[in-house]
Amino acid sequence: MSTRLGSAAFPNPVMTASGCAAAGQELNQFFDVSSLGAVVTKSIMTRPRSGRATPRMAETPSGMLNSIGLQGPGIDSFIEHDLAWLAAHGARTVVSIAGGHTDEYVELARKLYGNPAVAALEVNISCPNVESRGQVFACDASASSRVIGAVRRAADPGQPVLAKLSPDVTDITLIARACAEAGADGFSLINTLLGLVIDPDTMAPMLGGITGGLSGPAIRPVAVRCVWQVRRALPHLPILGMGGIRTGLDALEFVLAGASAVSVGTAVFGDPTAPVRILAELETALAERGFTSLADAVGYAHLDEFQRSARRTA
Ligand code: RRO
Repeated sequence: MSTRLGSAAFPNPVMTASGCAAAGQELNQFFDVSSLGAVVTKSIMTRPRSGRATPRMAETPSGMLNSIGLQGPGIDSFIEHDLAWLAAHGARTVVSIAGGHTDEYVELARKLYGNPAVAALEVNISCPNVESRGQVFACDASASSRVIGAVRRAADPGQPVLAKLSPDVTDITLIARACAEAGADGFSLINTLLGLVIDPDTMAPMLGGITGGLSGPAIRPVAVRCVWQVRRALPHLPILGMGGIRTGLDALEFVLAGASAVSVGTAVFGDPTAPVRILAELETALAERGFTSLADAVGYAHLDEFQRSARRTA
């Protein structure tokens, strides 16, 4: 079940999804977070931030909408408390970073430089809950390239840079290619889709921030499609896949589409033990299908008949 995202190695492919498990402390009440492939932390910014107006969450059919707005303690407190806690508990950590300008991403990468607790950086260029759509770098190839290139140059060479992309674009492979040319070591796919819910009683938007990010099983086919397309376009770059994973078979779908690892997000709100259950279910599902290693299943759905038979024992 071991896997890699660029130069970073993980004992298994199941991780938390950024924003759904903070920095792992709360989940650790339910299971040992060091048993996961990694904890992917809530996107952190240079300074503390209180986030958007409440209400910030709304249930939707087979999913939910969030409008948190990058609430967080800021990088210094994060390193001192959260990252230190994760390291002390033996959890591998993928640190998600977010900024309003390229300089802020660079500052974050520099602060994390050389920190042995950081397995990889997830560069969140796709947060939907920002003041202006112009700030969603991942909706524009040159803006994505600028941020990813600057982070890759500033970051510790030993820390792989994963570009987190938005599905809310006409062609995700154009953005992915721009990131790859700028030095991305892999991708985190996908962030939430921009949505809106109106309460029929108040006849006003449910969320304080009006729009929000849609997650959960409702977006899974969109996420699998994005993983598939990016894998086709850039088969040499690893993908951390996410979007509505609730079971081991859901995780398998992402792996077959080309993900080397998966993040479990919205499912933990209903079942905090979901990541460990999904890991066990994925292991069983792979064995039942004749795979002797996870790596043999990564991208399997893209293979032709001849290539397929070489990958399985059964
Ligand atoms: O904080 C948020 O509101 C948020 C972020 Br940073 C993100 O990347 N995706 C999302 O759905 N919400």
